[in-house]
Amino acid sequence: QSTALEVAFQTRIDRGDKIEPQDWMPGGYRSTLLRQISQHAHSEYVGMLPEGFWITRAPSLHRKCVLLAKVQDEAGHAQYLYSALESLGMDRDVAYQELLAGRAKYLNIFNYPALTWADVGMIGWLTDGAAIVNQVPLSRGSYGPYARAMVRICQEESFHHRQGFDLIRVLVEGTPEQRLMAQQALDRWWWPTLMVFGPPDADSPHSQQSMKWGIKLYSNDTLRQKFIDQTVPQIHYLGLSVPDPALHLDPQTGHYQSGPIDWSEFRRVIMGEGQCNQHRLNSRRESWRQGAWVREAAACHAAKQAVPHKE
Ligand code: BYC
Repeated sequence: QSTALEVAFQTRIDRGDKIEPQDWMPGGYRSTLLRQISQHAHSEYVGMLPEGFWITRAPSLHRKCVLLAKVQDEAGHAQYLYSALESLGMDRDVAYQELLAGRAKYLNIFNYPALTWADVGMIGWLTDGAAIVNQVPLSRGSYGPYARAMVRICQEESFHHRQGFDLIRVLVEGTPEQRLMAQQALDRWWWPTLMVFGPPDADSPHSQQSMKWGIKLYSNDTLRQKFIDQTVPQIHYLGLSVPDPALHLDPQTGHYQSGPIDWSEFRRVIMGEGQCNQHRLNSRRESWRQGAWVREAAACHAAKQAVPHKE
C-alpha cells in the first residue's frame, strides 16, 4: 500500500518534474540511485585503465594528445558522478572504499585487456558509442544532479566516440596488417560491448522499478538493439565484418537480429572472474596507496585555509 507521500512522489515523476537532493524521496529510489550512480562512477574511474596503458605507446604525438584528453575526461566524469552521489548523502570515500574492497560493481567491459592499438579505437568507437546510447536518455532521468551530470558527460563522450571511429578508419585504410589488427580487435570487443547494456529484460531485476521512477527511461534490450542498428552499418562502411554469423537484417522489423549472447560469460565477468578484474582492482588500490601523501597535503592545506587569517 503506497503512502500519500509516495503517491505524490510518483505524480511528480509522471509529470516529468526533476527530483532534487532536498526533496522527499522513497528509500528505494535513493538506494537505487546510490547503486547505479556509484557503479557508473566506478566504471568511469576503472575505465581509464585499459586506455591509460596506451598513453605512452600511442603511435604519434597527435594520437597521444587525443588519448590524454580522453582519459582526463573520464576522470572528470567520475568526479561529477561522485558529486551526484554526495548529493544523496554518500561520501565519495565511502563509495570508493567499496570499489577497492571488491564489493562494488563497474561495467563488465573494463575487465578485458586492450591488447593492441586497435583496441584503443574499439573502446572509443564501441564502448563510448554504447555509453552514448545508454546515457543520452539518462540525461532526461528524474534525479536532477545525475541528469545534469549526464548532459556534459555525453558531449564529451561524443568526442570520444568520433576519435575511436577515426582511429579505426585510419587503420582499415592502412596496410593489410593494420586492417587485420582492426578486425581482430572488433572480434574481441563486439560481444562484451553488447553485454554493456545489461542482462536481457526478462533477467533484469531492477529495470521495471527503475523505469517507473524515471531513473532508467528505456529497457536494456531496447538500448542494445538501438546500438546494434546504428553500429552495424558503420562496421560495414569500414569494410569490417561483425563476428556474428547469425546477424541479419530482419525485413519485417527493419532491425538487425543478432545471434545469441553468451550470458554465462557476462555473469562470470561481473562476479569478478574476468581476464583483468584482479589486475584492475590491484591497480586502483596501488593508486590509492600512492596518492596518500596528496590527500594528506590537501587536507592539511584545507585546515590551514579554514583558520581565520590574521594580519
Ligand atoms: N556491467 O537489473 P539490471 C564509459 C548488473 S563508463 C556490470 O539490468 P540496472 C567509459 C547490475 O548492476 C559508462 N554489471 O541493472 C569509461 C545489477 O547488479 P546489482 C558507464 C552490470 O542497474 C571509460 C545486475 O547486473 N555507464 O562509458 O537496472 C572509457 C542486474 O542488472 C552490467 C553506466 O554505468 C554491466 N554492463 O541496469 C570508455 C551506465 N549490466 O547492482 C567508456 C549507468 C548490469 O543488483 N548504468 N549489471 O548487484 C545503467 O544504465 C544501468 O545500471 C545498467 C544496468 C543498464 C548498466
